Amino acid sequence: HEADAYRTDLMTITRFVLNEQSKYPESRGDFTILLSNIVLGCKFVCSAVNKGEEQKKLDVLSNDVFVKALVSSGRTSVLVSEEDEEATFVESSKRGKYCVVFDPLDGSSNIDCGVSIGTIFGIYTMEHSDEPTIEDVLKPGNEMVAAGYCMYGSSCMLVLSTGTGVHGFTLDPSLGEFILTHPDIKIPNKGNIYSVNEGNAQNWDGPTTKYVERCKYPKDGSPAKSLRYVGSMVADVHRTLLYGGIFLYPADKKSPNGKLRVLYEVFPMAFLMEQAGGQAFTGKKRALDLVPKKIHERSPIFLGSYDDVEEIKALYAAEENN
Ligand code: P6P
Repeated sequence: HEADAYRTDLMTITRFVLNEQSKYPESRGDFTILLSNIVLGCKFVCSAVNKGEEQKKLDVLSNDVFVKALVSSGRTSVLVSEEDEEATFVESSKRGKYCVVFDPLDGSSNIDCGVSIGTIFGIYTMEHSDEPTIEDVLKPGNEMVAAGYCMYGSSCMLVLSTGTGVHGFTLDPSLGEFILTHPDIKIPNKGNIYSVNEGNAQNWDGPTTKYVERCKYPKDGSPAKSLRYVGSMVADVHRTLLYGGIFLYPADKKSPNGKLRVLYEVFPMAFLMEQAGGQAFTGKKRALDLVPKKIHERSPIFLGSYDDVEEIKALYAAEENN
């Protein structure tokens, strides 16, 4: 009966989060309602991607679904989407205590060739009950209360942290439920994979160039690292989280702040990496300590296994000192 018991103990994402939230006696279920609307958006995008919708339509569709689901949840006040130039301020009758920053379909240029893509999101709480302003989302990542991504690949997997570790849920299409399949994910302390777009190598700065050189031609006799680069952040970060190693999108001469967006790419992935025992660095500081000035601001990012990121931090520190 053990196997049967396992199969009938359906730990859905909603049930899991309710358990987590029950640790906070004052919680009134708002976060659970917010999350269930994010989950609804992910289920919609998963089915649309699997229907083979073409990229342009999918980009707009997925953004619409997430904005509508979040506004109608009645638990949000400010939304920032990669797809919208300006932030969305929820009308007063529908306002709630959370602010959500998200990329509804990250890596969407990969859709038409069937490469995995994803939704990335981060959640802040509003600390006041006045009119919401843009300041409510221009906060450091260290003030995020939750973050996650949903990867639309061979299976649909939602990876989430509410500040007590990282947990992976796989969509069971027959139930339409995300079921806990990867409890308490921890990233290996060190990995043998590096993940970067080598096509930008001629524009990299010294420390990045030195680090990648070491990955390819190790001085200490250790084996060279493998290069794995999908070009879809959710896929590259998910592999890094599960297998270990380092993902980097460095600054380069053409783009001194790199390419990835602080609020809805760098912060959520940095949050997850730290919760899984890894770390995330910008080349100058801990990624979660960045304070964004603009909602679509970019930052260089080095994230993954703790020891691997330590190496790149040492190279940047050495450059600072000389
Ligand atoms: P590049 C996809 O367009 C994206 O925003 C991320 O998902 C991905 O990590 C990065 O850009 C890839 O950028 O310059 O290597 O094609």
